[in-house]
Amino acid sequence: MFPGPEIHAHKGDTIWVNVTNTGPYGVTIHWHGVRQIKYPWSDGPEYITQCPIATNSSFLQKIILTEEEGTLWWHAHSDWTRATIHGAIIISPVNGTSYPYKFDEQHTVVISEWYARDTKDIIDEALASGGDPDLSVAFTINGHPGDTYSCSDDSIYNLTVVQGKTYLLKIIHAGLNEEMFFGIAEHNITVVGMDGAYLKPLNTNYLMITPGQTMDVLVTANQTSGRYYMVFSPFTDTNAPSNNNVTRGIFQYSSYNQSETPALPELPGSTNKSDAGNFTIQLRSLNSAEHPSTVPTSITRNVTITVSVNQQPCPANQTCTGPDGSMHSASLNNISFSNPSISILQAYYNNINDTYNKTFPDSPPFVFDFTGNVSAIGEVANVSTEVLMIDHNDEVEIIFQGTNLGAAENHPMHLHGYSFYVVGMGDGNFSDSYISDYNLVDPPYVNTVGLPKNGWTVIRFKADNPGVWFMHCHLERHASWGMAMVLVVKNGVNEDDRVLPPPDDFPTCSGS
Ligand SMILES: [Cu+2]
Repeated sequence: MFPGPEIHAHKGDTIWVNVTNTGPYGVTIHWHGVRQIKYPWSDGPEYITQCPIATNSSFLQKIILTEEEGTLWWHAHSDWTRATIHGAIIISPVNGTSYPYKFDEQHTVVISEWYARDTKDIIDEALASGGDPDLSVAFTINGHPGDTYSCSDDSIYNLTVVQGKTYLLKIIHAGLNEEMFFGIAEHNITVVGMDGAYLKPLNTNYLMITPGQTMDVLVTANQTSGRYYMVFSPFTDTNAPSNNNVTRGIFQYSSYNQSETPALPELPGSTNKSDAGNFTIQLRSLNSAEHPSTVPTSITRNVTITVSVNQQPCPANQTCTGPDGSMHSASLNNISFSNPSISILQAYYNNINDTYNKTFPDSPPFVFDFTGNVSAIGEVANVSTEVLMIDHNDEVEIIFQGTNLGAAENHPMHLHGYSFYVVGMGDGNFSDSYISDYNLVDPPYVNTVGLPKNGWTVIRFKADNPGVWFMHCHLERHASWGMAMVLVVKNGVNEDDRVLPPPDDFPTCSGS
């Protein structure tokens, strides 16, 4: 199935999924946005928490829902296999409670990218040559490329609606490498949730969504009976190669003549950074009595992380196809993450040495005008497997600082094991003078945030979930180039605050 099967659950449920790999190479599955309290064993990123599930073997994964409510998703987390292995997780309120909004029907809308070749071959070849990976050849809505491609006209997503009804669209961005604008012709949309948490209703005529994010939006069929295109159009504020096609489906009133040409929405242009930012900065958590915000205000751990696209020199006796004959690379605090040979969780839990270093720096190793003219700054990063150690229950603030190295662009930063509050965001270099402008009342509570091109973003969370948690750019090519790191949140002193034991069938790394 493409997209894969939906999982439906209620808040607080525990879900068991028996994952059997019938594909030709190893794979892992991640439950994106599920906190998995004290249980990183099922989190999924390969070589971080587990090794791949081998062909023709199974792993019974336990997905522990706690506070999550709304839309999340699951996807493969090995190489680029998530391109085609993904699906929705729909989490309803527990019985006896209700949604903080009204709707008549809900529909899942998965935006994805389709590649012409096996995505494992694409990224393996790109990493070997140092060059750019193939671009996708189409974007799809619920598996349909739509009528902007030379495919069958039948292959378009149609949502048939009834005049006067309100529809809850659960939008999931499962694409690999492009952020997206979305809108429906002549209809306003109201964003009411994101990443498994509620938002204050935000009325808009477009949204911007990054890979890794989910958004719950309401749309009411309150216009003249007709056919209206719903369009996803890429946001690409970079000079890196990008797929600039659009994909569209049809929002059509049930009573209408289906031969009419639908109307098109007006969406921001593909390089419109200000429209992307203007949407994102309006997001606010609901912060109601039933769904209060609990923003950490007594920070005990401050971390600043630069987010960069880099180059590595071409190895001797090799030809590389990256910029000026080099190899593409990417880094956090100038460290380009390198996968270990056994999982970091396995090594951490069993006290196995020499798998990773505990020396990820709390601040950039050297300071420059990060978002200015960087032509005199070397672009080489250190390739290493570094983790950031965090004490249990620390109140953590991370300042992400984009840099102008390589091809600057928006980076959707994603953290496993946590959602976090986005308390500040802006252009240019971060400055302490921005602290007084933080939103500590109702900032959005999300698992993925778009760090603006040549800008900064500040997030906060309480480190109440011990374990080994991956943090990375959700643009897959950047993650593959090393724009990633690992947080190890230590156990607390109480028996209740420790990582639980592993399951019996955990895919360890020896022999896989
Ligand atoms: Cu990125």
